[in-house]
Amino acid sequence: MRNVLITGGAGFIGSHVVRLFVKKYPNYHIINLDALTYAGNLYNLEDLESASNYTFVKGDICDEVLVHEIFQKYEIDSVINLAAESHVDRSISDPFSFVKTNVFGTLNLLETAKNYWKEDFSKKLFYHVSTDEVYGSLSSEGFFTEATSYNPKSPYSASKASSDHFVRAFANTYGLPIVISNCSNNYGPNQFPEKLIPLCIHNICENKPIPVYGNGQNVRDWLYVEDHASAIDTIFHRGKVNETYNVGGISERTNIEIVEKLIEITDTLLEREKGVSKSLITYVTDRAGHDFRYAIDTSKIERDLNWKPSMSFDKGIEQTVRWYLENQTWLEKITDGSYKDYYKTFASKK
Ligand code: NAD
Ligand code: TDX
Repeated sequence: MRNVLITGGAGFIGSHVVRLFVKKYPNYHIINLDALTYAGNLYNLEDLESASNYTFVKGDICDEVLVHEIFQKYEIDSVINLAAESHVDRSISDPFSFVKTNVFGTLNLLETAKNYWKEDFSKKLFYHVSTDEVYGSLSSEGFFTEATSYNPKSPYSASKASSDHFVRAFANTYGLPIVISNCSNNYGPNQFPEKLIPLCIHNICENKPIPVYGNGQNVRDWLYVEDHASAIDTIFHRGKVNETYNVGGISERTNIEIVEKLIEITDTLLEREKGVSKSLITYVTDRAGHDFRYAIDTSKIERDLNWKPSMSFDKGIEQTVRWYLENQTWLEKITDGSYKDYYKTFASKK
């Protein structure tokens, strides 16, 4: 029996992690703390509404009183911290909100966990979910390893790097048992359509321009979201305390390759003339400070925990396009904000 606090569980990756834990571990009580910002919505977890080992709490990880109450009420013994502001473009226009949630919010969780657990740190764990972007940008050669120096280059990655440093500082200073994973770009169902892949699928369907930043040659390493959830499960249960694990998809693609692949799959599934949507590709002004390439060396997690991605990129991307085409109402509800009304109905049912 464990009482696991998962933060950000109504978001893209968090919802897949919550579902995996609720279904796979019926003896665990999963408490999902999420502020339901624009990026989080409970439609992602509709199927879990009646699960007896699952509790949703609407609230902010920065709220000291609330987080303390949750630790006491549910006797929390582990945290998986996924709550964050996660979109690089938003961090460029509003860096303060990133510092608030990603840095202050993480610090609040750390401080509460430390104070609540300080008499006995055994069988406790603070698991912080981070990103490969903390390592900065690669040229066309080389990979990020766990030993790569931090060199964040966007306000988003600077805030995630800062939160990682606080997590390690709490391990070093107070002996808090921690683990951190740094993951590459995720894709799959339930991703908010501000990110490259769902945005492209949406725009292809709607015959709208597909904005490609700069020359489209930037490279990302793509991981199917359920593979990330399985890596989190593995690290949570078998990762060594105080260690860091890099998680990646071993699937590097340039952005323009991604866009062309999405056009090919979507046009086929919509029974359009082959390649007709290529005319939607629109090169636009580059993202400020745009990192050129991210690529992960996954040898540590493969060697020490016997984990590697199970989904091939070609299969995962086709499955993802199919999901968006079959879930148009999900997209409409989250883009028109009606998920906020759904929360009110959900809250009154509980
Ligand atoms: P997301 O933006 O889809 O979801 C974030 C969730 O956190 C939302 O449900 C939101 O409501 C919630 N949230 C935001 N601020 C909050 C606050 N102050 N208090 C409580 N809840 C709050 O993000 P995601 O893509 O699912 O990413 C989840 C985590 O994984 C983040 O920490 C991110 O840095 C990390 N990560 C993401 C990727 C990726 O490709 N998406 C890759 C590596 C790491
Ligand atoms: O419209 C677009 N056009 C475009 O060319 C968008 C939204 C993006 N891009 C480019 C920028 C990036 O090179 O596509 C690439 C992917 O962009 P995003 O989907 O915004 O992801 P990225 O900036 O790489 O960051 C993501 O991966 C790491 C997540 O948003 C982070 O939360 C995660 O930590």
